[in-house]
Amino acid sequence: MDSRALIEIEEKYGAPNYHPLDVVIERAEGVWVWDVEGKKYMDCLAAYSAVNQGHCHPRIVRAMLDQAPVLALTSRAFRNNIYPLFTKEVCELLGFDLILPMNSGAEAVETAIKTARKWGYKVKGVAENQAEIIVCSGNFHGRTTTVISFSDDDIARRNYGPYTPGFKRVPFGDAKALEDAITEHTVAFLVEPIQGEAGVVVPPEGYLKCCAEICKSKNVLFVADEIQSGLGRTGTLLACEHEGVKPDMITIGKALSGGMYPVSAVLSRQEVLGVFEHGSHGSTYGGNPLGCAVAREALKVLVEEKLPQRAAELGEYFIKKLRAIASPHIDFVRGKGLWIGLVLKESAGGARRFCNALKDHGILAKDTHEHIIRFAPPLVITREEIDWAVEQIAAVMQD
Ligand code: IF1
Repeated sequence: MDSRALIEIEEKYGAPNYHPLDVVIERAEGVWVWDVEGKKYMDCLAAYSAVNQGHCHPRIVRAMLDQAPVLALTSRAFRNNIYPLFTKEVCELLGFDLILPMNSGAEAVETAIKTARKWGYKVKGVAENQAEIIVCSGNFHGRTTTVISFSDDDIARRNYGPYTPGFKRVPFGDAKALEDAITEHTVAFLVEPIQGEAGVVVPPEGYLKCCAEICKSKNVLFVADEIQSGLGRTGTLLACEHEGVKPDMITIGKALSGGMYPVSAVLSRQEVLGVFEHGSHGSTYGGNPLGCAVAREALKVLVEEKLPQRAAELGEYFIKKLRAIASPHIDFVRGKGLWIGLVLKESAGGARRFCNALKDHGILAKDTHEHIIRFAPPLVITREEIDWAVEQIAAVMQD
């Protein structure tokens, strides 16, 4: 069947919760994808940074194929021989005492929220049911009803009430606002080190460090949601490293499994993640041996192929070349590592039509918040591929 026929079927039977570009992908490898007509595109979204290692990385596919026919799922009612190795390797790589595995990013964020509240009651001594968590304007932490309760994006939260209480929002980038918002009920500050959905918004230099110090002084957990910013995307293993910040707790997902199988996790120290009583939290697939085998190999690929270092070096190169494009439509370019936001002028008439034009030039990119085009290719991209991409982007932006 051709793209048109497949799109018609999807439009007929699939719920309308997305409005995807009209490209029907049937094969992917590295930074490249092919549609059902055989047309080739460079993937500049990388499934929102879940495919940092490149599509269908042979080592990660191999890990999945080797584990799947042997043991896929035990549930956590029993133990298995893969999960312990996953826990040790991820904790040692990222420098935390404990890990709690989940499946989707939103589940990891929900788990972090439950952890912070339980720590607040059992360790900090906050009055029962009074725990407050501070978040930032422009946040995106997932799509569950509690998480969208503290979103300020109307599309993400409209018609989903009643909303979960216990959250306060402060402007992203304003450490003083955080300090002023903390009360004796505050158990955590949940923040994306760089805001993804808001359009790759990098906070002012020193913001994260200042917030971490404020949290420490007030016995509030600094929780970094590194689900998108983490695992190499911004040029370091975790984005908090850019400011030398060691969060009290992190959430990770997406590239944790290299786009092969949903794996997410929360990591923290003993005093925090140790608050769970047996049976007080869980998930059928959380920590399953198949996902753990995939994640272990995905992390090995990340480290052995030096993907964070590549993102730092090639991201700087990509941003420099994008900034050199003379276009009446471009306002400015921002980003960190291979996570770039091309911000258009209002006069450009919105980013969506440029994404459609980019598609015709063989580039798949996603618009966000009306006027921003995100470029976040897999971290295995080469300098030559960036040169080719910039040529296509320039041709579209100068039109
Ligand atoms: C969609 C956005 C990105 C995330 C951070 C948690 C999650 C995400 C920082 C939840 C997920 C995805 C979800 C996907 C689109 C995409 C997205 F546009 F929605 F906001 F990347 F920016 N924390 N982000 O970025 O992880 O449950 O999806 O595994 O929902 O449309 P998830």
